[in-house]
Amino acid sequence: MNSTDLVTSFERKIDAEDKIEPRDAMPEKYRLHLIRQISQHAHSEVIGMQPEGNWLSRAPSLRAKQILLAKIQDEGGHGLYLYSAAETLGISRDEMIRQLHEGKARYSNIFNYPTLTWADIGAIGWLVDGAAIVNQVALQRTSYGPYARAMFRICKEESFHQRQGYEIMANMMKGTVAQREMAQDAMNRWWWPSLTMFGPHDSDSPHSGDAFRWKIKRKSNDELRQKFIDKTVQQAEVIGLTIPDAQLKWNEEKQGYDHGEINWEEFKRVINGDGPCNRQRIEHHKKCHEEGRWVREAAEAYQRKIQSINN
Ligand code: FAQ
Repeated sequence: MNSTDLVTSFERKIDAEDKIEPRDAMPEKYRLHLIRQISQHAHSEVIGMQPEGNWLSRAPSLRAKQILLAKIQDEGGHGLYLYSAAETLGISRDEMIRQLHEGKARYSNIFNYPTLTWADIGAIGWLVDGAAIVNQVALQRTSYGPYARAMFRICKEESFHQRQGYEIMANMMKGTVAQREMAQDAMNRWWWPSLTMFGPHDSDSPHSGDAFRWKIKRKSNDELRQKFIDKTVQQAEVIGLTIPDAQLKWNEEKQGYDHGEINWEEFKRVINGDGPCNRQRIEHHKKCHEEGRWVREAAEAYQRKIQSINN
């Protein structure tokens, strides 16, 4: 296929809302765009296990511990589907991990904040998974088949995560004054970082142009952020939490909430490596990756043995 035919067949599929599959012709920039986004997404799921793992040994009941353990394992599974989806684009898992360790690949800014109390586990489930679902439901319609299909399963699991987080917050709000204060404090610290998970404003989002043209993104960063705010404000009201934004106000005309200014300086600092926990997160990942080397080597040795028996 010459390059003009390649572009025509790709664009015809995109226009027809057909999925692009791994063996289909695709422009190199589309492939690289997806590797960047899907690998960043996979790294986020895996690094995102750390702030929650911090509370496994201190969960307040056996039930809470079982639920948290299951949720963290789900996040690891999401990372694996996503690494596999990215591998179909011709990059190896080793290369993606190398890029993460060398600071060449990003992961979601949100996981560079510390989990100081048990209420933070509630806030992560409710707000962080809640924001992730809003973003990922839109990605179920993304144009790359393996990525879109991964999103279906991931979204089902994320909605359980969102509900377990909301349950923690709701229970704490029914508790003692100290518990209610703890829940509000977690809300105060996680609200603004959750809003930045959707990325910069549309006007400052360099990748959105290509992402929309190729139907990788189906809703813009600002549209998704607005959707998340509108649904979360109501949920906060039901359990008696206050959103820490004095400018938050219902706008009848747009049928959504207006909100205060997001701190984009902080966002930039955090995504460029200078958040409260960036170094700790990457060091921990490197350490665990090294400690798991023997498992990878054993799996490879086993595979070689099976192949030699079969040959
Ligand atoms: N954090 O031009 P745009 C989860 C970067 S999963 C860090 O708007 P794009 C589940 C961006 O990479 C959470 N960096 O970029 C869970 C770019 O830099 P680059 C992860 C960010 O790609 C819960 C630059 O800013 N979800 O939470 C962020 O069109 C609990 C310009 O930005 C996904 O990854 C950010 N938040 O839009 C797990 C969803 N935002 O690459 C465990 C898939 C932007 O040029 C526990 N990804 N940047 O150096 C997406 O939908 C998109 O990639 C966006 C960004 C919307 C994140």
